[in-house]
Amino acid sequence: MIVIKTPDEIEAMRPTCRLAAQVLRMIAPHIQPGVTTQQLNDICHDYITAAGAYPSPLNYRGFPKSICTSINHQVCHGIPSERVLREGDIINVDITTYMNGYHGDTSHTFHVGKPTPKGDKIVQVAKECLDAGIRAVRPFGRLGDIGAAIEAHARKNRCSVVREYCGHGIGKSFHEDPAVLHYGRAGEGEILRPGMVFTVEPMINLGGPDIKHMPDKWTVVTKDHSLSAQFEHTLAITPHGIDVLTDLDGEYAAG
Ligand code: EYL
Ligand code: CO
Ligand code: CO
Repeated sequence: MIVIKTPDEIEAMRPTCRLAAQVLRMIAPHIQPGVTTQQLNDICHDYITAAGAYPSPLNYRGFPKSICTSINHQVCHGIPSERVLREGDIINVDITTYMNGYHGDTSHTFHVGKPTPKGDKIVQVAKECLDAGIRAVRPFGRLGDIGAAIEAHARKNRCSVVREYCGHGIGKSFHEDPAVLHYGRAGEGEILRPGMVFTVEPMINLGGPDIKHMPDKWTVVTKDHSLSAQFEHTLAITPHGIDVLTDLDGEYAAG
């Protein structure tokens, strides 16, 4: 069941979404060669709790850490550890915060030091895929419009879209209906109605789309070990357009 939020409820989601975005902005300068993903986890955890919020991933279905950190061929759900970041790595940091009764979810893929050519390409294409998906969202459009736009952009750049994980409705629960597929056909699927709030979070691979799970049971990696990158925003559908709740920079303003 898709929860339709009132304008007041969407306003009540703004602080947690803004906080999640601020965590990404705060952590960016810490992403340097020599830093461990556990250190990034601890800095984010302390920032989130100091703001009076809770890191949603912690203990969610048994997840042991406060953030997800997915490096290079890791697709998603990487667990912070003593792994040291090295020059040329790419790392997705995925932040979900719970505050004022609501969750907000956003992620960004960063370069560690100087980008490599392959890292540069997959990070750029992944960001463009998120933007293509968000630009396809229209009140009274269809859910399939989003996936179709993402898939078309990935294909044009000879990259692939991971099919096993999707965006999701979000609000009082971390994961609500609908499932937001990052592939599909325009004009198909649920009608996008004002009051729907969901994430778009395509995982884009430089090689093939197939994934596998690591023995830790959480970390997802590309089967062919090609690089994978992801960006995520939480957005609301309004009567007149969209409101990207985790957009601090006004990148999608009036879009
Ligand atoms: C925790 C729980 C298995 C996240 C998202 C953290 C991971 C693997 C069990 C989806 C599902 C984030 O929407 C998500 N990220 O944007 N599980 C998630 N976990 C976890
Ligand atoms: Co996320
Ligand atoms: Co999410």
